[in-house]
Amino acid sequence: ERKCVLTGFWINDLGSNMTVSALNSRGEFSGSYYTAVSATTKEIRVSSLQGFQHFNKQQSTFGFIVNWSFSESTTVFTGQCFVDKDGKEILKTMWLLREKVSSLHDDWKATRVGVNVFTRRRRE
Ligand code: B9F
Repeated sequence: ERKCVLTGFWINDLGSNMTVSALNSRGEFSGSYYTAVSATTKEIRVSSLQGFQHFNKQQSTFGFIVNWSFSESTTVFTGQCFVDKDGKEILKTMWLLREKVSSLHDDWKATRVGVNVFTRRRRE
């Protein structure tokens, strides 16, 4: 069975784009993330990401952090890379988005959770 390595260009179910660099020998990678959605009037800008993948195994798990360049918020993604029956690679992920809140009293509403599915895309 084919290995499923994160390196390359991906698009998710929201239309967000992600580019992932080559993994180093420790399974570390970096990349860039361009979200299609933001729930703010601020201009969306490309943001950087950093993560790890257990890349020596097939259908391996990974995690990465996106440090939003246009807001003081952070998203962590974790997921697994699969190869479906047609040989198509798919990343099934869950994410937590931490928003900056102005006080401890507002902490309860600071975290959002969701899922995203990524498919591989040719670089444009
Ligand atoms: O919208 C987020 C944000 C943070 C503070 C003001 C705006 C930043 C972008 C998050 C993008 C999320 C989705 N995109 C994607 O591909 S990360 C998980 C989803 N997957 C308004 C206040 C707090 C959040 C929104 Fe904000």
